[in-house]
Amino acid sequence: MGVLRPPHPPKRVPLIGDIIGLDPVKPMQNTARILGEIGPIYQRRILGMRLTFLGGADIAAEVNDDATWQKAVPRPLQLLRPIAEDGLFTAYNDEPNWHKAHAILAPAFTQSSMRSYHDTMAQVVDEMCSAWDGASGDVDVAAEMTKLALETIGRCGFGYRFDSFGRREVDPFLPALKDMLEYIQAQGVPVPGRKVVDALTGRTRQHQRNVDYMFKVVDDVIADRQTNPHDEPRDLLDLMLTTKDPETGDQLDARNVRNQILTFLVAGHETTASALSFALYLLATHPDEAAKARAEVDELWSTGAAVRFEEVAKLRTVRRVIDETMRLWPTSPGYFREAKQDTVLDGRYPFKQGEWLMVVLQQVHRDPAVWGDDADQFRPDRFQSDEVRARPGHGYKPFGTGLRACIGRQFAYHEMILALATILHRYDFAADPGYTLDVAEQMTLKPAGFRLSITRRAGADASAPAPAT
Ligand code: MNH
Repeated sequence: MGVLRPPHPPKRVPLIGDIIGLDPVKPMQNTARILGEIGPIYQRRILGMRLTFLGGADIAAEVNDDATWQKAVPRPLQLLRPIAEDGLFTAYNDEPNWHKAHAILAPAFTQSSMRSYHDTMAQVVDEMCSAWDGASGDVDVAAEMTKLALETIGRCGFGYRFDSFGRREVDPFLPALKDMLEYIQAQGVPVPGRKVVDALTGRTRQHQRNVDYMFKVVDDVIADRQTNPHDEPRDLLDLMLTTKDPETGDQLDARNVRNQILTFLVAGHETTASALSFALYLLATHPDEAAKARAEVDELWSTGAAVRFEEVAKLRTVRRVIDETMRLWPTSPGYFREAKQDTVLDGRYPFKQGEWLMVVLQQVHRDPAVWGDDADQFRPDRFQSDEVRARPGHGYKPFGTGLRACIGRQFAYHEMILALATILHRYDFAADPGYTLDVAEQMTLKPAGFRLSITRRAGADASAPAPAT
């Protein structure tokens, strides 16, 4: 008997393979749609290369098992390696710097460490609201959330101010980053002659300028801290520059510190910003859910007093809105896993050691076997604890899985709950009735072109600004 292969999309081209039906603009949404049609697994074979996608909760659970499978860093992630090298996100599993950096930085991301970031996070949200109050009643959601999240990780992580809300133009770091990601993503689609065209049109040079600029920002951040060190470690940068790995006694070397800072600036803002943007879209289009969340916030902050650290954990309704948002629109649309040894998936499909596949979260998160027939509906009450307990845990993985899961999860929750609660408390908002959801893909998913009209609510003060640090 021949080896059993997972189903493939229709219209296989002889010799070349499954090239029909690729979508270079919205590849993840296209892949999710095909999984919806074919089933929980399918495989594209292109010129002998095999690309496998999983979209069912049960089959994903198998590859989430760290005993048999592990994070893979295949070509799409390797494209980021020239920028982030062995930073946490792009490190190979066996690179010693992953273990070192993970051991040194994990303490900065526990729930209790969030206390030290809280005032700064609240301050940034407050600056955003002040900017909104001074402008007309219509905001570009993705752009505003991007500024918020970049400013938050910049200040909390590295004491670096992009001054996102104090000036008209965005910091040059943002367009450089966006252009860099676009360039890198384009390299992932094989187009003959691109190298030549990119060189002739100046695209390659422009990319190099972007990279140089981003490196310069990071090197300035490091130099500034080395000139003005803190007495005690206060943020990620302090930990990186001063802490010794408990196992080896080593500190992170200078090059690795730069890799980590770039990694955190990128990984720490896009996904959070996009999740917040989707949450605002879903609330604006589900006024009943917005009213429920707003009522919770109003009750807690009836006095208009400052948002305290302890109160963020009490915003259970707001948290459920965020969880349900990331279920429907996982802004990190998937993750890669590779077999640690020869193995068989789903009792029938053999995978060789090192063979990799992608878990497509948008499909796993809508698997009717876990989420029921209304899986496409926005219903935050799914995350009430009784419903959560009644469900298997493997149907929901917005932060990835296992050893290499997101280190910034608590940070992202704290930031997102605080921001969403403050916006709900301070503004009534509505979506443009003519807007239909357009989900753009630039490594992450985000709602494109979505604007929100906002009206300041009577008597709703912003969170009181934290003392300047
Ligand atoms: Mn984050 C890894 C999603 C916010 C820093 N993050 C991951 C992975 C997912 C993910 C999925 C696993 C990728 C993989 O398996 O290849 N992250 C998110 C989402 C949000 C998010 C959906 C917000 C919402 N991430 C953040 C924030 C930070 C951060 C905020 C930093 C402050 N994430 C990381 C880092 C890794 C990571 C660093 C790599 C961890 C590792 O491999 O050790």
